Amino acid sequence: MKKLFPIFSLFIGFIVIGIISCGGGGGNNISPDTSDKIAFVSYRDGNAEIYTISSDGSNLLRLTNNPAVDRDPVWNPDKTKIAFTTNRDGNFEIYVMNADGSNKVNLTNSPDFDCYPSWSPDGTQIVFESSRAEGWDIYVLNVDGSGAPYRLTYGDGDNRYPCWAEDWTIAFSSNRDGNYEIYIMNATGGGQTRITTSDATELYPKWSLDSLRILFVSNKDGNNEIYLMNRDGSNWTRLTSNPEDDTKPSWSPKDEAIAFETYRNGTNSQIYLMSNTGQGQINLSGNNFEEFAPSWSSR
Ligand SMILES: [Ca+2]
Ligand SMILES: [Ca+2]
Ligand SMILES: [Ca+2]
Ligand SMILES: [Ca+2]
Repeated sequence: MKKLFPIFSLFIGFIVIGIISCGGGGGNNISPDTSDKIAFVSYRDGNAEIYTISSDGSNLLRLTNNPAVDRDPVWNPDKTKIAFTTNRDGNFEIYVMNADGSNKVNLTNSPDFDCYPSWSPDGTQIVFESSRAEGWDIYVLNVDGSGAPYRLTYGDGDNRYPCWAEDWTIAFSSNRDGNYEIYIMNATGGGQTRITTSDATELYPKWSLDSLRILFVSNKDGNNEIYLMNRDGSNWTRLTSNPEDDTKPSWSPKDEAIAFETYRNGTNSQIYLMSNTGQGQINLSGNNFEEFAPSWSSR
């Protein structure tokens, strides 16, 4: 980490300049907002645990301490809680904890796999994928634990990797039409619409703050790369170009930058940051441990 810090500082400078130039007025605060944290998974302590770190590389905090797999961390809208997936109770469940790692609560308690949470815009609900019926489908639960999860997808194929937009639209991946494509639907499962048409595999949609664009991953150019498109599936822009897999993107709070998982350094995945146009790709992890699934505190 230390040897990469100067490069990282340049990158942060770039982000901060972007914030200042877009902000208008003010302009006195030229230091990064260190309340801006990235949650991620690392094997640095022997098994998959969840950590948070400031985007300038400081303030590393370990949030889980358990021999089981802890993964899929996602910040809630007001940055006070993190939802995650863990198999500490025997199979994967959706948990929520406070941002300091305290008060971990199991919200699913089902005998099947429950994974990949994404918060509703108001922070009261979580959309997730579950294998509790036939194959994978998408469900919504109430964070206060009330009621049973509500199922949003039915029918052929697997429906996975949901992401909730600020305008309440949910994007997800499905292979119902033969291979994985990106789809969108409303928050009650209505209006399910396919927005990509490709022979390749499209996964991990992530909405922009204005709900007009979607980051996603496709292997259409031979291996996994990160792309950006409009919400109607038009205008694909490729942001990575690397022979190894680049995957699981996450927007920074104001959409100026993107954190992602990449295998470009060898067998272990690392977390990289880049601008929203794919510039300045740098290693946030800076070690040889497997690190993946970044979630930048957003909104
Ligand atoms: Ca663990
Ligand atoms: Ca379960
Ligand atoms: Ca496809
Ligand atoms: Ca690649």
